[in-house]
Amino acid sequence: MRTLTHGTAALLLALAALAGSAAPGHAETVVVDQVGKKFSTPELTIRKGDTVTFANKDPITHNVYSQSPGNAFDVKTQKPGESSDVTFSTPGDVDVQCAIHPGMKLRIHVGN
Ligand SMILES: [Cu+2]
Repeated sequence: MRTLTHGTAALLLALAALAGSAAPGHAETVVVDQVGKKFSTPELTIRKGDTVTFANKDPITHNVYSQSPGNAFDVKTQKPGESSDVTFSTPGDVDVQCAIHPGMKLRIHVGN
């Protein structure tokens, strides 16, 4: 009887923890700045469904895009101070570049 009660409580706790971590709608947003013609990080790991905000903190125009299969996008021209959200839905590596500055590179690892 006593053992059963303890076991039930532990099971309920485990289920509650599972529900919290596995529930949909817990997507996160990560901000990546563009400063000095560079991304603020060369590499980033996120989960599918997460959003990356590309913020242009430079006094010049950028154009962030990717041609990686499943996660291709083009935020088009970003003037200084502008930012754009991109949601990544397909697991895999995404190579992000700037169409204006070929030296700008960022690799995003999209996990499950
Ligand atoms: Cu650029």
